[in-house]
Order: sequence, then structure tokens, then C-alpha cells
Amino acid sequence: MKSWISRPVPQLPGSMPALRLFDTAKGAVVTLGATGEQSMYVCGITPYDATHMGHAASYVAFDLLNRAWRDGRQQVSYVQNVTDVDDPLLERATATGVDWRDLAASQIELFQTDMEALNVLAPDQYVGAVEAIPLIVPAIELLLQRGLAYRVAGGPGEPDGDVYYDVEAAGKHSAETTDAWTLGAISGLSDAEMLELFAERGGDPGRAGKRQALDPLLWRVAREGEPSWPGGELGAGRPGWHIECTVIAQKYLPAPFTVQGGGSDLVFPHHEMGAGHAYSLSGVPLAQHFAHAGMVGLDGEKMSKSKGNLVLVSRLRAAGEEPAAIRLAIVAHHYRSDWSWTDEGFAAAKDRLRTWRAALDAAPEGSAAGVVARMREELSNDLNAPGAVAAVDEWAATALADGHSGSAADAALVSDAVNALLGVEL
Ligand code: 5CA
Ligand code: ZN
Repeated sequence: MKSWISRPVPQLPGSMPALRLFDTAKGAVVTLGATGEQSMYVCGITPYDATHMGHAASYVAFDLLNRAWRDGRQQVSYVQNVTDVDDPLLERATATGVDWRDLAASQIELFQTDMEALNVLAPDQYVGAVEAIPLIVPAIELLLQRGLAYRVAGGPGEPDGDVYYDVEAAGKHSAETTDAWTLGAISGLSDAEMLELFAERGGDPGRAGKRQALDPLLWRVAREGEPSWPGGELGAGRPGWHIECTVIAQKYLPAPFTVQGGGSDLVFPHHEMGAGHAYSLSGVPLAQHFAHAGMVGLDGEKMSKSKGNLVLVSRLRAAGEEPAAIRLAIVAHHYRSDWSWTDEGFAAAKDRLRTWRAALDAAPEGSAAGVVARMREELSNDLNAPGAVAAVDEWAATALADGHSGSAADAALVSDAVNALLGVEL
């Protein structure tokens, strides 16, 4: 599928120190090897509603990582999916009387426009679940052959043949190797916690005929009134959610790739199960590291399409708000923290943008190198964007207090650094 267009990233003199990042699976900050080549998979949207501030913040978070790597002279391969067929999309389409394909296409278009406006660098591969089905089917067939997946009998009104992943068999299958995956390897959650989250986040623990309550769906055979695709030995149907991301990542990225990213609501079951699927298919881990962005709320509640408490990037843009100010409001929060979007926070970001721009006209001679070094230091420390923002704040305060006539070279370097590292165009 077509991706959006990245804006150019200014090249700064010097480079970022070694990058440290919090790894969810290890429960600790790790240093990423500067091998020269990095690879990242970030879970994309389910396109049934417009991009809200929570989605935007998760893509900005991994855009900071992308920019930090590039500043550290690393080549980055970046893949993102779009879950362009799934229950919530089909349900919304039915409820609103829109063809599900038209709904998905319109929301993907809006998402890409939002990403472009927010100066999020585009992935190298932007891949839809639907276009990946020919890759997903053989992967599920292989899991069945290996005894790591099984078919479930239907019930009243339900056909036979939905395929589920056998988490227990998969855990045993990988047990002899190092870095093996067993349920909980990524999330570190207890069985009770997993059961609760599984039900909340698209799982079906009570489905009759499953071997374990936490076994996730791999293939849903065709139902009347639902779209379906040829499934080889599986029969016509459509894929489950986790296998989609695993197969797309395995197709387009090295194994293991460097970082799997998404919001913290994807830790379980999505990234847990995806890691299991990958191990079962290839015998090596899906990713070296798993990183997660915090949840964004509105007035203290998680922002979510189902609750309807949404601040939409597109709505703010339509109201004439500047995307750079939206981005600055996002990066004022550490990517791992949970935070709420507020009018005051947004007003503060707009003030800050004005202040930084005014300071560029008064940049003291020789002041830029220090602020660039501090921004890099902060960002190399688990993408501490608020620290980098504070460094620019201090520089701006000094510039404005001194009342110098500005140094054009210093202004250009600070402006380039704020653009290259934070993605904010001054
Ligand atoms: N299509 C799947 C991933 S394969 C999906 O989760 N789509 S989504 O549209 O629901 O979410 C897209 C991304 O936004 C995910 O990384 C998700 O974790 C993140 N996200 C969703 N809601 C929030 C929120 N309130 N705050 C922060 N991030 C969020
Ligand atoms: Zn995903």
C-alpha cells in the first residue's frame, strides 16, 4: 500500500551518543548496539475512525527513535501495518451503513495526512492485512503442521474450522532453545492478569472447544455477510490479528529485527502472541527489543474510539491549529508516561513555539553547539524528549534575556536540531 511522504531531515554536524531504550520484555533500559543498521516495526492503525491524539503520540514516540537512530548515522528499515480488516472495522461499517472498504480507505487517507502534517517520517513499507493474506495463509498452515495450531468445531450458527494457536504447545516447542518464548515472556504478566486483558482486548477466552482460554485466533473461516479470502487448506476466511503483524514483520525485516513498537495496550496479548507466533514459525525471536508508548487520555480517562472521548488531529488541523504546535504538545511528555491532553497543555505548547521562534532572532553567537549536545544527551537517554525541550527552553530564555542581535549560523543550527531531533519545524 502507498505510504505518505516524509519531509527532509536536516543533517546535523556530529552525532547522537549510543542510544538507551526501555525494553518491556527485559523490564530495564538497554543500550542499543550501533551496528549501522536498525530495523523497526510499529503497529499501525485499525482504520475505522480518525486518528486521535493517542495514536498520534504513539507514532511520534517511534518517530523520535527513528530520528535518534538517523542522527547516530544508523540506516533504519521501518515497517508499519494497517489492520484493514478486523471485527471493529466491520462492525463500524455495518453500524453506519458504509462499505467496510470505503471506511478503511477514507480513514487510511486521513491518517496519512495527519502523519504528514505532524512530520512523522514515513515507513519504508506500509502493508495492509488484506494484501498480506497470501503470506499469512501458509504461515498458519505451517503452524497446523507443526501441531502448534488446531481447528475448533463450530456450534449453533457457527461453522467448523476456526484455527487457534496452541500457546501451551508453542511454549514447549520453543523450550529447548535459548531466548525461547513461553506465554508471559514479553509481558511478564500473571495468568490472572493475562486472562483479564485477553478478554478486554479482542480475545475470546470463553470460546467453546479451545484447548486453553488464552489461545488466540489465527484464522476465522468465512461467515455469511463477512468478507473472506481464499485460505488454501484452511478454507476461505480471514486472518486473526496477531499473526498479521508477525508475518508482515518477518517478510519485510531481518529476524530478529531491532525494535517492535506500539502503545502499552499492545503489550498483551498482541505483542506477546506475535512474539510466540514468530518463534513457532522461525525458531528465532521476532525482535530484539519491545518498546511501548504510554496511553494518552482526555480528562483522566484513556482516549479510545469505543469511549468516544477523542481529540482528533484532523479536527485540530481543520480548526486552523498548527501541526508543529500539536507535535510540541506531544513531545513535552515522556513517551512512556501516561498523560492527558488538555487545553492548557496545548496553549503552553503554542506559547513555547512562539518563544522558540522569537529566540531564533536573538541566538547568541556560539550558543547552538551546547544546546544540540544537550538535546542529544537527553534523547539518547530513553528518548527523553521533555529533557530536550527543557534544553531548548533554557537556550531560548538566555537568548531573549541577553537581547543580542542574533547569530544567523546559531539560529540555523538550533532550528535544524529542533527539526531533525524533535520533528518540530520552527
Ligand atoms: N491495528 C492495531 C495494531 S496492529 C491497533 O492497535 N490499532 S489502533 O488503531 O487501535 O491503535 C494504533 C496504535 O495507537 C497502537 O499502537 C495503540 O497502542 C495506540 N493507541 C491506541 N489508543 C491509544 C491511546 N489512548 N494512547 C496512546 N496510544 C494509543
Ligand atoms: Zn500490530
